[in-house]
Amino acid sequence: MTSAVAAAPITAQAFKSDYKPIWCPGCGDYAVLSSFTKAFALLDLRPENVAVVSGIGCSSRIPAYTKCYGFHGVHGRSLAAASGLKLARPDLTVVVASGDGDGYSIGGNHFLHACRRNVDLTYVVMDNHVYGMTKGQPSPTTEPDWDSKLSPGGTGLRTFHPLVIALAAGANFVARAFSGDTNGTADIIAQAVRTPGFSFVEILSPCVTFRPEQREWKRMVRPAPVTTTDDAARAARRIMTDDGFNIGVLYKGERKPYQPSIGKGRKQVSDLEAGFTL
Ligand SMILES: Cc1ncc(C[n+]2csc(CCOP(=O)(O)OP(=O)(O)O)c2C)c(N)n1
Ligand code: SF4
Repeated sequence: MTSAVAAAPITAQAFKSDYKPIWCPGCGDYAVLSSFTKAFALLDLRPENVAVVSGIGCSSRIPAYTKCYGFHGVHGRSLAAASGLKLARPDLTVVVASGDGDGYSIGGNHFLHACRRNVDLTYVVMDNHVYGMTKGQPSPTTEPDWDSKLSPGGTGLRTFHPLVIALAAGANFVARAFSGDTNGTADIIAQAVRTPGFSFVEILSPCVTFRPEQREWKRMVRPAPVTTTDDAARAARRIMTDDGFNIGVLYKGERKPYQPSIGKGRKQVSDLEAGFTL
């Protein structure tokens, strides 16, 4: 007699690598890593079915701390690598990790065009309003009056508005999360992965070393008082008039993801490799 034994559900732990993160004690990115692995377990994925792609920065260390395929690329270029990977391997779940310096400054152009192309990716930006890894320079999301040794009196520059820019450029899913809410953030990442097309999740993730005042974010965040909309103009108006601390899925659209045309001229990876044979 045979008895069917149900497989045990996969756990978040199964996605964690043996490398010990070297972030500063208290950095928000520890909790984001935990939300990544919880989201993968919620989605019932397997490490070999997921690729985590990043650029450079403290936040971009995440791939090494998971057991998934990882690509720790060059500064600001994670979306270019991830788009190519997803088009070549549509079977993989591709999640991209970035920071506000990596993703909105040097990587700003890639951000716009990734939204426009709508390749089926999930783009997670850990926003701490500072360049953490390079010791505290102002980033595109730094407040204009943030006074520091490197920007005495503040930069005086208006901040970049990533969520509204993502909407205007065509992202299909736009959400804001807070690292301290690991389960809520895992749920948002899971929703982002499930939504076809380019999904953008901005996670407020404090840099306790260069912006210790961000420890207060845990008292400032709140669930968004509105439900998700599929109207990009309405979402943009809401986001432009909130104070930046409303958490939740703020926009979910219906755009068809980009699919490369499959025709006679399409080459297989083996054909391309043959072209490089010496
Ligand atoms: C082409 C290039 N320019 C500059 C740098 C230096 N650099 C490394 S990380 C970084 C900023 C990272 O800031 P952010 O993306 O906000 O990440 P965080 O460290 O705060 O997580 C910079 C400017 C680099 N590695 N490569
Ligand atoms: S410098 Fe900031 S962002 Fe980098 S690990 Fe330390 S607390 Fe985290």
